[in-house]
Amino acid sequence: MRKAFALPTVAIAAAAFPLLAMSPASAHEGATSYQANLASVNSSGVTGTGMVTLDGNTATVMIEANGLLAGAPHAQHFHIAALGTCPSNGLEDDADKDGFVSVTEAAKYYGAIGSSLTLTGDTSPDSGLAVDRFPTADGGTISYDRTFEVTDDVHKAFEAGTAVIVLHGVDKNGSGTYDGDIKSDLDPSLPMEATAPAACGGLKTAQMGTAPSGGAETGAGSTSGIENQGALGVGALAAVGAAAAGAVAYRRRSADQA
Ligand SMILES: [Cu+2]
Repeated sequence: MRKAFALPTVAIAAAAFPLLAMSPASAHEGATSYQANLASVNSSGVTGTGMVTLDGNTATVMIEANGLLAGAPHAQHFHIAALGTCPSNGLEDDADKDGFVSVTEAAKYYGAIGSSLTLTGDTSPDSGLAVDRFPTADGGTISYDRTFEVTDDVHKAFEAGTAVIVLHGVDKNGSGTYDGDIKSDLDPSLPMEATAPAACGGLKTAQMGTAPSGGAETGAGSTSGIENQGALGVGALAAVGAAAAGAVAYRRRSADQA
């Protein structure tokens, strides 16, 4: 009689929480998921979320961000091997008082480029300013989704808690494009606006079954409810990211043909 009751119970649980089976933690034994809350730098007003699943050195990266300079490309990277933190949103870290927190001034927090989060092709630091292969913020929004191989030093930075997502490009003077007299500290042929950090977030291990920071107070009362919320978030982000990546690829093909 006990077994007769047990089977329906399992069936009901599976029906109630179907998304649990799709969470990254259970999709690949040994894969680890990381999450970053992206906060503004240089008073950009940019906010967003980054999710990274590392399975060995295979990284699946999803970024959703809003408030970026619309219609402009935005370089984006994993920065590694410093403090794993970000500069503040104000000008406290503007050491040379040029009105920007530059990449050079921010590096003490988030380190050097470990991976370039391009749409196609090379993802090494060599592609750090490959502007034609970074996402363009349609309507000020970026939805990025790509799977690629990271190097051992990037993998180690994730494990050490020193991997950071940084999005670059901020229209500080509000002109609607990257311009101004201040030149980039990375490439003097570019305006500082094109390369200054716009958003930044340290990547922390996403605890499956535990709500992300701030979620515990507002989450459901039961453990199973919180787990289900987490899985839902990942699934929704993945779906949105895939659709947006397709749209970007289509626009790029259209632009090439024009
Ligand atoms: Cu960067």
